[in-house]
Amino acid sequence: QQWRFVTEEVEGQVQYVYAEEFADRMYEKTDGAVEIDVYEFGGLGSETDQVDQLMQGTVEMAIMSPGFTGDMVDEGQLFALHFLFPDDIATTQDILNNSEALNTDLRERYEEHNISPLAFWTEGAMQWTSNDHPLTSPDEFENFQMRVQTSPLIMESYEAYGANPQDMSWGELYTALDRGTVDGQENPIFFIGDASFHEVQDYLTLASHNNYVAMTTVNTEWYEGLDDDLRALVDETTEELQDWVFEEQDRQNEEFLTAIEEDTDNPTEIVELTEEERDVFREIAMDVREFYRNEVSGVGGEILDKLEEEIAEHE
Ligand code: 6CS
Repeated sequence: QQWRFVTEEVEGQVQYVYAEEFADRMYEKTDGAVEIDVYEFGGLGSETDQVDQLMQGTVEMAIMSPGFTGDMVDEGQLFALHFLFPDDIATTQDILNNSEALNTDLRERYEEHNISPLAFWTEGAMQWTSNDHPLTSPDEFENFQMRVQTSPLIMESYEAYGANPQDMSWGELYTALDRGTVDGQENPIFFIGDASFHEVQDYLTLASHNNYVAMTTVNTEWYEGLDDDLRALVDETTEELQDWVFEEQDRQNEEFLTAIEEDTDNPTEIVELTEEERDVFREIAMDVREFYRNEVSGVGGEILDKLEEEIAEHE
């Protein structure tokens, strides 16, 4: 069997190496009966095109960021909420692994669209980049053109700080930052460094205002049609890779922080927010949580309520 596995990242980046590792393990476990072709970002269109392809079954597997499904699965937008998960990344990953709100309830919402998220995993804490000034207070977001993924709730989160959010594919982002079409963006450090956004930005503000969560997804109909043994191997491999990808993102985020610090040709000033500075953002972000409950969630915030309880149990 030949399966197609599409990612939103390019060779070497976390999602891509994840898919390669997944393909290798499946090949070995099935003695070569399953061959998976891994597609890097760009070849099959934009991130939202890839969501369509998975839904249609033109690809069987995909790594997907919930930010690109915002117009489709309302509850998937809860990952846009700032300061929701604990600052400690390992604790956050533990919650992602065990949360019933995500692995059962949210999964069901995606399955209504023929997408099954088999696992949720972090690609690291998100940080901000900008020119002219770091982003240490909401004042500095005033009229700031912030590039975001295509999720109404991500937009709402930045509008709450006073910014003008603009959605676009990351494939256009380097040029947009270079030309000043947008002023800044958010991403984990490995991605900022690997995509060279720091070359066209002056400041890296370590805000850790959110976690970048990715999902290992499959086309539901296809997955349910697999032989039981094969489906069990897919599940087993997904499970095995949770620890593997945690180590991988950790390694890449550290490696690229050093690379950005040492890139003297493209100097970047790194500013870490104090807890007091983060609290100012946190307070505004709490109102966005209410907005999500009242205006966005199709199930009255039930999934968020349950997730918040699960998070509280870990703290
Ligand atoms: O900013 C983005 O849209 C991209 N960031 C990451 C970490 N992965 C893929 C995604 O499309």
